[in-house]
Amino acid sequence: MAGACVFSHLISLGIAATDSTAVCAPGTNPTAIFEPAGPAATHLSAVIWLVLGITAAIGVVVLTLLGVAIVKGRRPAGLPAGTEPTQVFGSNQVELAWTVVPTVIVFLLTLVTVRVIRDVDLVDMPDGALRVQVIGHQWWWEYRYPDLGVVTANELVVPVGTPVWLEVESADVAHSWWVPRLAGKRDVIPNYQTNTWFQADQAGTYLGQCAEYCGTEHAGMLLRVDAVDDAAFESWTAAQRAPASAPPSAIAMRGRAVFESLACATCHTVSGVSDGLFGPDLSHVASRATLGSGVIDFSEDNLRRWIDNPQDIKPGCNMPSLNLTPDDLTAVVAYLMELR
Ligand code: HEC
Ligand SMILES: [Cu+2]
Repeated sequence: MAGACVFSHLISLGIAATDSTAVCAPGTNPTAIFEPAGPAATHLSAVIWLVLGITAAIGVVVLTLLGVAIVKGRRPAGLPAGTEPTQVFGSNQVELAWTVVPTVIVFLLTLVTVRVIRDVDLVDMPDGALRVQVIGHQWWWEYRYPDLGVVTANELVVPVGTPVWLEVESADVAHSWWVPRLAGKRDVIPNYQTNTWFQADQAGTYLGQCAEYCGTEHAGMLLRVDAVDDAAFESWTAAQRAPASAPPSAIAMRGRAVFESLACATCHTVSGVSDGLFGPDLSHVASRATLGSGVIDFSEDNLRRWIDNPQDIKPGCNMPSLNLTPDDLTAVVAYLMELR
């Protein structure tokens, strides 16, 4: 539907939206609220369409009446300027109509909304759900799978067709977790746990964006959910659980020493090597598709650029530029490239 496409384009965030024709093919806009990919988002988009439909109908009626009034209320030719039109006072029918009709509409919308809230805003974890702790940080996301022993950052990997129960917290200020094709926004609040859930019905990558202003790099705090089939999810968890093995190459060995001797280790965890918690867990950083909470793609070059000067890529972010020597930088990059 072309109209829906333009609309969803306007409303959605268009993070990956560089080519507008590609984005407008159905199912290709990774952030469209009108292309729900799971039950929670489907319920929400149904209410959005209903509200849009009703308000559009009201708009048509009001604008038509306005048009009629403008045309019929014109000063008849021949009367001098300033002549007042006939004044009409009181009409029980009209007053009754504009009281009863809006009341009925608001009542209907209330009923529908309450039902959708019941379906979307679950109080308890659904049966068979995968439990994930989401911790918002300025300006990246920490994901912990307490029942699987997996900790990762910025890219949430989930099995397709399984409900995912999110326990949402913040390490600093308020954020909001929002992946439009999967679920509505959920506030991320310091010292208070909120919950939400979603289920991805089709395999694919779903994008989103922190939806609560949280400081300098708010716009660079992107969200990414990869829904994969059960077998792929099993092998992903197995790989994430495996400890980072001893670096096979000499240069990576040296990189690990640099990582441990510089401040990297005080801010980052690499399982079995360091336990810093201020920045993203890097135990398997080379298995990710992006860096810096989605601001750039993961590649050896970009990793090098990031470590060399993160402030150049994500100005204001909480990782300082450590001014590594070119040799140290090459070694650290070689080490991190082996953390798959
Ligand atoms: C003061 C704490 C601190 C120090 C020291 C630090 N980092 Fe970071 N690092 C961070 C934070 C915070 C982020 C997240 C930045 C963001 O996305 O906003 C980050 C992000 C990263 C990322 C991107 C991870 C991802 O998945 O997006 C890599 C790689 C990284 N750091 C490597 C290093 C290396 C290598 C060193 C040492 C040379 C280092 N860091 C030193 C805090 C630190
Ligand atoms: Cu934010």
